[in-house]
Amino acid sequence: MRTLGIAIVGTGMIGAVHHRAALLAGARIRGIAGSSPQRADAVARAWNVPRAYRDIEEAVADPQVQVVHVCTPNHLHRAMAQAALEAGKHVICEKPLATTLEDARALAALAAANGRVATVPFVYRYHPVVREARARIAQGELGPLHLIHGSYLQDWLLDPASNNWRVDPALGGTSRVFADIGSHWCDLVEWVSGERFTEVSAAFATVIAERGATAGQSFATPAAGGAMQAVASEDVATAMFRTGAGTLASLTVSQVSAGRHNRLWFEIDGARASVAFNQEDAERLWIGLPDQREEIFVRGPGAGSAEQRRLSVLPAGHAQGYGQCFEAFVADTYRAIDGEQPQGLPTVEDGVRSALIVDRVIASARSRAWAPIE
Ligand code: SOE
Repeated sequence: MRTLGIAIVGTGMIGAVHHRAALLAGARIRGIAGSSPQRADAVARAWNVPRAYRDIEEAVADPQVQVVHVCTPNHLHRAMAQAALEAGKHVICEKPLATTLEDARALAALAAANGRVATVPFVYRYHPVVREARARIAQGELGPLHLIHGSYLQDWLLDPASNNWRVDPALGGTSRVFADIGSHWCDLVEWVSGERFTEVSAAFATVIAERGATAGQSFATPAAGGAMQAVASEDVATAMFRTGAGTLASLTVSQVSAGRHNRLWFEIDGARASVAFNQEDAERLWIGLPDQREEIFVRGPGAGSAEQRRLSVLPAGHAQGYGQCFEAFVADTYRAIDGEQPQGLPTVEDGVRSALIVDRVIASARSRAWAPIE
């Protein structure tokens, strides 16, 4: 595989995750852009990256760059990814691909027209046991599906003193908790189950009316002091879905559930068996069977589906997690740029699908009625 030149735009927590994954995948980091030239400069020195770009224009004009990683707050995704695609670069754009369906569609159309690879990090697809669940469902081991249910719960916004750009709809988008993490759950269960949601009934609630001054990073200790600000995005959401096959699904999402740090959990129940996955215990897949039987499938390279084994880069018992998911996703994106077709790589088309679901979820929450997902 040729060595790809990379530019990373955005230097927060997720920019650092992209940086590590890009290095491990054998890319050369040509430069980074940040929220200001000073910030780019400081991080370029800390990461030992040769260039600190003044802005996105300078980054996409660099002839040594073939791939741009967009790791900025959500409201900038469209403009940044568009600039990169128009300059002929491949793009990895953080989710949500854009804050409106229209913008997400425009980016996907541009990537297709320019023949560029464009991917969106729905990285929970890269947990090996998630691949195992998908393979078992595809092989018919569960039989026809009866029910899909689950939740995605966090607690990093539980403290009213905590705040973040995601809370502000002008920066994060109209929906917060659903677009930020409900989107991961929907992408994951549609991909694992092989069924697609065709309608939704959703409700949102803001349970913390005012928050402290906006702090920079997610999952950071809240900043002390500062005036309280009114909150205009939802802290919790519930949604019911129906799939094209008629299967019912239910989802609960929250960023204010004490003790739940990043607990994405789903269960898919079929006529012959059930499977359940918990992102905070990602080394194991629970398999429920009739007649008081249950099994645990343990992640590892020695057993299970081909994709489960491919993504098990460490022996069983040597815990893999979020970091390895990201590394595998970035490596697969680079393989796609090289002409391969890695299985389950989430692309801009999946980003558009997600934007459509979020759009319909918002419509349903506003109208208090079922909304079609056309
Ligand atoms: C914050 O809620 C966040 O970092 C999300 O933005 C990510 O997509 C999720 O993977 C973890 O939590």
